[in-house]
Amino acid sequence: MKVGIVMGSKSDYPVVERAEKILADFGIEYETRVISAHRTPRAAEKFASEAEANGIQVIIAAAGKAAHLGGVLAAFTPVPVIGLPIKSSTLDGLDSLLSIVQMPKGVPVATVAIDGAENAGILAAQILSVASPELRKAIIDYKAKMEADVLAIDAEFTSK
Ligand code: RP5
Repeated sequence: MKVGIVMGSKSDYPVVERAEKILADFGIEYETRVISAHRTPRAAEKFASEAEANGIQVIIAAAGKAAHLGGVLAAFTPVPVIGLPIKSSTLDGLDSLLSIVQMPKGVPVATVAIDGAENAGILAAQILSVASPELRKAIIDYKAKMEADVLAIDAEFTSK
């Protein structure tokens, strides 16, 4: 099981590394690349075209501004692509979000929130868990812990 994480610029990394951490916590292998749909389009085509043969089963594509990376990668691969909009411009990431989410029919990119790196990692894990009972159990445990943590916080307030 391997996730390919691609970011449009090294400047996206402070957000992207939060997705890496989630994947690491779930014990999922990943590789991280800097590839731009605009600055290195030939590398984008090569990465996406070869992703499946290289054992990549899910791609996380992080980009800001006119964020075409996820869509371009999705155009060249049958591997599911999760778009991670980065808040990297004067438009506060709304430009990235709309660039990623508004794909034409036939080429979907699953889109998480602006700077929603954790959810990109969790969604990648959930996609992979379809074929891994062990990972599915880890996700169920993750959700149970999240629920317990919030209930504990609520209890702090109700006991005041
Ligand atoms: C996008 O442009 C990148 O994904 C990044 O979010 C944004 C700015 O890139 P840099 O100018 O910082 O390299 O392509």
